[in-house]
Amino acid sequence: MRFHRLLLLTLLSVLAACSTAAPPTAAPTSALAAPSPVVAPSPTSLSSEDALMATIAAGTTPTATASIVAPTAIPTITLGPTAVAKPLAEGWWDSAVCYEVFIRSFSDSDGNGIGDINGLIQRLDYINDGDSATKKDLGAPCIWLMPVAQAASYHGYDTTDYNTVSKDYGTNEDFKRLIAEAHKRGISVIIDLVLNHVSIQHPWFQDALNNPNSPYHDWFIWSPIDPGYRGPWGQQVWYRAPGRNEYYYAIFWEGMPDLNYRNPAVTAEAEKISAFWLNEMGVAGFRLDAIKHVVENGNEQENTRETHAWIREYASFLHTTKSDVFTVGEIFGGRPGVLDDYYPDQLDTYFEFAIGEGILNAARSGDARDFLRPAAAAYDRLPYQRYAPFLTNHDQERAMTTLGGEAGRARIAAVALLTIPGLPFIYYGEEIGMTGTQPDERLRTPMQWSNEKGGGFTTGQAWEGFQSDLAAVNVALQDDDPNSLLNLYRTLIQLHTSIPALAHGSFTTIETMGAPSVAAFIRRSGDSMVVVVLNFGTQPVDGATISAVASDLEPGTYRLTALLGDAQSADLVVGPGGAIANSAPLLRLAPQTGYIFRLNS
Ligand SMILES: [Ca+2]
Ligand SMILES: [Ca+2]
Repeated sequence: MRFHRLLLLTLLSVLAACSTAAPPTAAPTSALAAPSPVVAPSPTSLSSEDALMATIAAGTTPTATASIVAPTAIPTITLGPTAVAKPLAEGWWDSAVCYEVFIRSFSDSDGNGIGDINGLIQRLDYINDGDSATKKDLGAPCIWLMPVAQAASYHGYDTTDYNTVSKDYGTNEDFKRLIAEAHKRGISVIIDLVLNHVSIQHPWFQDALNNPNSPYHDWFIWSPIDPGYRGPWGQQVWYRAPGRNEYYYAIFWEGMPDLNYRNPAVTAEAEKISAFWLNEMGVAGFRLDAIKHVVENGNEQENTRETHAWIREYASFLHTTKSDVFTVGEIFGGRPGVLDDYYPDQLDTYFEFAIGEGILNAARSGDARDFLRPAAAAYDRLPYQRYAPFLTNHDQERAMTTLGGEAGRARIAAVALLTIPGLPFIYYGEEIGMTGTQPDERLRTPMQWSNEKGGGFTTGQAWEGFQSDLAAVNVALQDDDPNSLLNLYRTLIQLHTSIPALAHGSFTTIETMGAPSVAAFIRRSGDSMVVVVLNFGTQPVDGATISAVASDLEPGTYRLTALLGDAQSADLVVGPGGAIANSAPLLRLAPQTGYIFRLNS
């Protein structure tokens, strides 16, 4: 980690801002770090009151007292270190941008209409050709692959064999070649790891169902009666097991039974699988799916103390297995407040959902405050650089659809995403403005490479139809257009990964006088300093001035050099304490346009 003065200041400010943070020597204050041993609940994991509440919530008549016997003893929760903001060790993630790929929809090498690993290898140069001098690639140093293991469904989130690459995608050898080709280009590959549940077709569950003496029975969560309570979003979670007088628990749907992580054998298996992908298959780390649901305690089904304890132990295992492993967790809806209990240890980073929502809101409303509020909240309240902003992912309506198909909105959203703190993620196709709305398959349609038959994606019949805008929205059309969204993304990723201030600098918002459509902020990492000015509005803004009572800039006069946005700027005069008084760097801000200036003293 960089321990120059600025970072220390940043860390101190994070510490000061973090309500659960305590100085390392002080008594811990967070519930997770309670100094007294955690008292294990009674063997009945659902209290009678809980059961009553659950039956009422489920709209059923309470029956005779039914106790759900936990299949294994509730473990003693290992206490974590005190809640201090803990920076990540230095690594490739410091300056990365991650590109999310759904292999099935990215590129098909053999004409069967299904994207595959060899197809992805052929397209790696589009993501990053490994040469920083060329400008024809996105330049992303990281890829997140949605699940690659053998699974029952097209999306891969219902695993049937953790250690084998999906036959649709290729072989384990193909995957190793992908990793080698990625490494040649300086790309780290992380994969989706779905540990919370398996497919109902997984041999473990099938054995548990069909073999009376199955050692795997205790790998799942059972009840002799239907407990009746429902899941966090009101869904059914208990299902009658086919051929058995018994119910199993499945939080997402009946086809994906939850694994029982109170059983140490299941945790040991999860660790073995993780080690296999790190050591044998060469991945750089994991995106951990649905990780807030790992260990449930009766009808307490998310963010449980046992889940935090489990993640802590698991992450510790990963770091001893591969010292530079990188993890990002999906805590759906993650933001300050929701994420607080997942720090200081546990996973390295988590997706931050509020920033992307704020960016898209601001791009639609033209009000910069919609963007600044969540961006500043995340910076102030979450540990330094330990969160990952994104516009949308594979579970959400595509950004361009949310933005009403308006290119100007997509452009300003891109600049916002790639200039704020955190590790940004980009969903494949977002960089060309691909559209898509529910159902899920339509959020994950084939990559639109060109307007030829098969969209440049396949020579055959694509597994899922393209969006209707294939002719107007494709890579080929935007490739050579200097003003295309694709080339804006290329420029922004290149700037983000090469300028320390943008990648991991401090973040100081600046007042913009009389211009609610304008956001401005300073970012700094050592000698690397930038000013970013974003006009979310559909009208030009003339004579906007910026002011700050304080910043981390030393007093003096700075020359501004445009890195993005063709604009001449006046010098920036900084007073004592980093104050900026009514500076007017730009005469006119074009509509829906972002500017990045390098500061030279
Ligand atoms: Ca194929
Ligand atoms: Ca679970």
